[in-house]
Amino acid sequence: MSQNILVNEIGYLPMDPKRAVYRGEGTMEFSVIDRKTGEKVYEGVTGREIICSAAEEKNRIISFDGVVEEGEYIIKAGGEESVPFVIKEWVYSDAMKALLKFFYLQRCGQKLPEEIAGEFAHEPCHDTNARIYGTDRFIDVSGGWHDAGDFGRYIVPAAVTIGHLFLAMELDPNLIKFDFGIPVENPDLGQLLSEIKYETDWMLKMQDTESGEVYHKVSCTHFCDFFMPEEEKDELVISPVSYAATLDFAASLAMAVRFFKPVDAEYADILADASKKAYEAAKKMEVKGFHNPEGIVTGEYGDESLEDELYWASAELYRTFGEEEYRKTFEEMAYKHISHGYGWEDVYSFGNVAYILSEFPVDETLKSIIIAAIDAKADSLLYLCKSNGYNISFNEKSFIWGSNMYLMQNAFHLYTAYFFTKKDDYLEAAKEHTHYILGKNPCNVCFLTGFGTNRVLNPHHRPSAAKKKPMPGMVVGGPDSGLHDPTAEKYLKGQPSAKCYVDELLSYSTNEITLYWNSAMVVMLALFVEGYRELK
Ligand code: G3I
Ligand code: 9MR
Ligand code: ZN
Repeated sequence: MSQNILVNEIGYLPMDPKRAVYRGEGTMEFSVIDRKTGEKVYEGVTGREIICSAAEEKNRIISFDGVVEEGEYIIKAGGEESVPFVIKEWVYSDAMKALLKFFYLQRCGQKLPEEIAGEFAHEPCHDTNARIYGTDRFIDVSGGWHDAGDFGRYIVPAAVTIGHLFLAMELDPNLIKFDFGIPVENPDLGQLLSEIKYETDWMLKMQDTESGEVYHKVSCTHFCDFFMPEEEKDELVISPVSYAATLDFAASLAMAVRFFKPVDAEYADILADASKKAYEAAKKMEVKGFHNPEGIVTGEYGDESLEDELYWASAELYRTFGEEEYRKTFEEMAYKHISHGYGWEDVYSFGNVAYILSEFPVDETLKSIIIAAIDAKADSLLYLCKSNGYNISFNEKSFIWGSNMYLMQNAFHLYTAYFFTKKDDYLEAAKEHTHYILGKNPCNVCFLTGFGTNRVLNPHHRPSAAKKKPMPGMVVGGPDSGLHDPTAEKYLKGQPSAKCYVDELLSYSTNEITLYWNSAMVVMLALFVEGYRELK
């Protein structure tokens, strides 16, 4: 199989632009072959040379938009053959199912039966009461999803994860009805909202009922070995409350209210109270980043710039509840500074979108200013895409821990700009980022486990390691040129930044998985529905 023809290893939609990358010297002819009949269905010539400094390679684009018939194909060029890929309507359906089922498989505190979870079935885990750090008080904070390859449960990334899932549902309302093979207690909710409720139920338990402040996380004091979750028996400790957790909680639950209201009004009221209470509590809290308290060494999700959390919460609470106070706080901040971000540490974009789409009255001038800022951001990303052989908005400095997530965030920025400006180039560019994740990348890997030909086999994920089989439907972090773990250091020293990825269990800085990388990919696939069809 070719190392030099890089394609989306799942495939393409019939009417979408279709691009692959050829890396190497010289212009050449290429052909697209129907795998069933062996017939050549398309031929062309590779595009102009583009130097990719991040990967230290020369690229040429292979464009084959003309292939619109459903089928399985390969591309031939320079005496090499690509991996097979499919062209068909809603070609990403199985990927979407696996991405969403993953959340069910990350469930904590509950037995996962074999009929649904297959080999990732497990007994109830982490279901003992947890100690509130520094006290002798123990409370029930069971439930929710394990954050990543570890079994911690952290509010900040949880809020962003459900935020992404709500964005995806907003883009594609049919997702509410999507069947990805999990049981539901209340059929009115459908599978996706039921799954989200599993997380929001847990989040509610993480709020201190008296003060309204929200605990930052619950985990053991240390990361455990590579076994199934029920085998982690150390004491659970609830780390102190944090400003970021309290506001992210307020923001994401305000979003949740809008989605639950039509199907479970009683639950929506509970979420609304919790959200408002958290927002009130945050006003009295010290504006300070979270740091692991002594003795706790699990994920920190520390963030020193905390204006965006207030920005997001104010916009989201305004959109949901319409109270003037939220609007005023948001507008004052937005008039000073407009920024962007859909990640765990930068959440400005959620705020921008909530404000613009609010059905309550907004300042029309500010709204135009925000849209102009989104347009400008997308324009700068588009510029990067055009000078990159993979058509992604990255340069050699972009490959940091979780680079796949930052790449997907850029796609969201492009998409958001498309949504408000209807400039087709933005939508097209956003979609190229999905092709990158699914195989059209310098690493020649499909970064979604269980899919593609060049698969991720050793993700940093404890249940996968325990079962000696990668759980399907997980997006790994991707190249990180910081070489933040000893395994990355060992295998990747001297590699160009775009290739600093290694499919090794111990490389947590390049090959771990997380909730918010999966939820981001859910949004990426939802983008393909734009102007298209219903999910099948
Ligand atoms: O923000 C800076 C940026 O300004 C700078 O240019 C760049 C250069 O390296 O670094 C950026 O910071 C990085 C940051 O991620 C960006 O998000 C840090 O170096 C990097 O250490 C940090 O990594 C985070 C990692 O935890 C370590 O704290 C990841 O984002 C975050 O996803 C990851 O989360 C872990 C949890 O703690 C535990 N559970 C697993 C999860 C995934 O690995
Ligand atoms: O498994 C842990 C992973 O979830 C974290 O993202 C990562 C960084 O905090 O740490 C991993 O745990 C490693 C620990 O940091 C160092 N000792 C080896 C652990 C497993 O690789
Ligand atoms: Zn658990």
